[in-house]
Amino acid sequence: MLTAKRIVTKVTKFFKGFFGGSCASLVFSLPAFANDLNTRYNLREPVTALARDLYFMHYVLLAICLVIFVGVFGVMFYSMYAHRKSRGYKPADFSDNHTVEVLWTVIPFLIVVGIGVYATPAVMAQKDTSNADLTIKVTGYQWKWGYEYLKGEGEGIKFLSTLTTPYEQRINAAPKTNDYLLEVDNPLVVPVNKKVRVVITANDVIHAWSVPALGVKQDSIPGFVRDSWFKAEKTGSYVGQCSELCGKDHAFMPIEVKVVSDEEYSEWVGLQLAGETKKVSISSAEPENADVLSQTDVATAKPATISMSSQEEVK
Ligand SMILES: [Cu+2]
Repeated sequence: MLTAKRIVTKVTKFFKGFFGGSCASLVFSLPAFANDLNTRYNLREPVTALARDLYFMHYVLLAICLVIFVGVFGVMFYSMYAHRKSRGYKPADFSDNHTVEVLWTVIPFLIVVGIGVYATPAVMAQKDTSNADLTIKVTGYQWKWGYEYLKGEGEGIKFLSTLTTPYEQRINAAPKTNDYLLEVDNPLVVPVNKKVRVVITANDVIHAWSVPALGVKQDSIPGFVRDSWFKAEKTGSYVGQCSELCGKDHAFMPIEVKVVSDEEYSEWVGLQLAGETKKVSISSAEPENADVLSQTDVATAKPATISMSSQEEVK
């Protein structure tokens, strides 16, 4: 017979397996457990007004889905259970029912239209890139990002941003760090509380520039220019990934946006323009990417024929 203690142990074990170690928190502290679940499974904390809207919309839509799910499966399972054959029920023999068919067409249609109407203002707001303090061009390459400051403080700065996670971590030859596959050599640096317009394009195939905490997600398409914007309200480092399958190293071209105070930004711009931090200047990049980085203009630079990561794989 199972004692209470054994049941608790079994349940604990189950939760431990399920939540990867969060169960201790569940037993000892519910808020800590909720927080752990939140950081582990929820969306990243939004730091722009637009991202907050998208976040809230996500919950509203999730609630609608949940109500539909519970409603549909509730009726289905109740019918199967309450009208089962062993209770002597016989299946009905009608072949169609116009009322039901009209209802199950019209109701979902109204739900979808309602969601569309509800989401439209946010989608429109995402496209309102007017009156930006800073304009930055983002170019997707196989498999890195190019940034070029087109307008505003820092105009003229351009550099490439590549993954810095060591190859050993990817093949499990070294322990993985916290920002595994999300760390780059040159993050995009922007000032806090400033409207930043990003004009997004690509040089080879379709990529997508996506930073969830900033509420930006936009395909970067060769030959086209698309734009989006963000106005970060909090300093910090916000990460994202290429979100359009773009080839072999699609998973290895992360995005890092560093939001800094006005003073720090001015200082950074000063250093960049003076050419002091050679690391972020295109002409002085790592030899692995020499064929891309020797180009003086990131906009016209051709992508490397072999990326850093693929060279590492060859070794
Ligand atoms: Cu990509």
